[in-house]
Amino acid sequence: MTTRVTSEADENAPHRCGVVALLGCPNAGKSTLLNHLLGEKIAAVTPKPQTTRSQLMGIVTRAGSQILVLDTPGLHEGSKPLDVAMRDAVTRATEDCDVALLLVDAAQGFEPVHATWLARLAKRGVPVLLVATQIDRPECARAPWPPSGVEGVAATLRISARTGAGVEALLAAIVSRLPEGPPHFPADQLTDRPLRFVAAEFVREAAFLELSQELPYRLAVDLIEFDERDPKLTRIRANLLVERDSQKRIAIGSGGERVRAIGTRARRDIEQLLGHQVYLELRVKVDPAWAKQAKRLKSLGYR
Ligand SMILES: Nc1nc2c(ncn2[C@@H]2O[C@H](COP(=O)(O)OP(=O)(O)OP(=O)(O)O)[C@@H](O)[C@H]2O)c(=O)[nH]1
Ligand SMILES: [Mg+2]
Repeated sequence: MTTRVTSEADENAPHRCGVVALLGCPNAGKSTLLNHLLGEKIAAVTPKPQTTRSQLMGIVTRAGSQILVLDTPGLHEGSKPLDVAMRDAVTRATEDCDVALLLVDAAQGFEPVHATWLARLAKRGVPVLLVATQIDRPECARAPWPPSGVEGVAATLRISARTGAGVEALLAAIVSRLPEGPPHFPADQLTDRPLRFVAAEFVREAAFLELSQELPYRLAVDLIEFDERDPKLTRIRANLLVERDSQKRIAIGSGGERVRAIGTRARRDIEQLLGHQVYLELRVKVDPAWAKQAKRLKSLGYR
């Protein structure tokens, strides 16, 4: 079906709507690009690899198009249940998408893992846009692009999600490859996930940023309560799950300073998203099995 919307850009063009998967190695800048496209933060972003653990759809509505952008976990190996769940999320995104963006940190270059996913997508007939990210960084700007010897991509582009350079050209390249069709979601909807999921992600992001080195990979956030009955104050209770007592001590910090810092940072982000005050009660709990059981991963939103 073709629908038409009034658009200053091109009012005779058919409306387009479809799914775009963001794929790439950890830290390529997928979640940062999603937030930039939305003009609003819904995805957790940190300098630590493997920040994103599950699929998250951002709904980018513009005059004449609606792009359903799937953020995915970084492409990585690993055989633990969480690794498998993360890879499944990537696979599902590639099965559901009309267009795929393969995001590459040009300073690191085009790697075998990119070639593998490119071949998989080509087999399914999905157009792939090969996108160099973070070109505001001098080492990325200097790196040769496009990489030589790469075949089967629909287009190559260069962007910075931090400065916005190249993003309009990227949007045009995406939209022209989407199927014609009406919007699937209301124009003001940001994501298909409930706000409580996004809130839990912001708590995890805050923990990633406040805790050093290994600990972030050992923790998860279990949202116990998300009470929106008062339109001016959302009450949230969440548990920060770690696997061992020693990790719990680190996450709490001396006199509770670490967990308080995590809570303060997360609360600010959640308040920004909701547009009103938030009361956040955060506790650190030991749950040795959170990353080991499929059922538990599902209850935490990772499957
Ligand atoms: N300078 C610069 N930094 C960026 C840009 N995009 C992302 N970053 C930084 O790169 C780091 C990783 O960004 P993310 O968006 O979390 O990367 P990701 O691909 O989602 O990573 P995973 O979720 O771990 O797979 C963060 O510190 C970002 O601030 C960019 O365009 N320019
Ligand atoms: Mg991410």
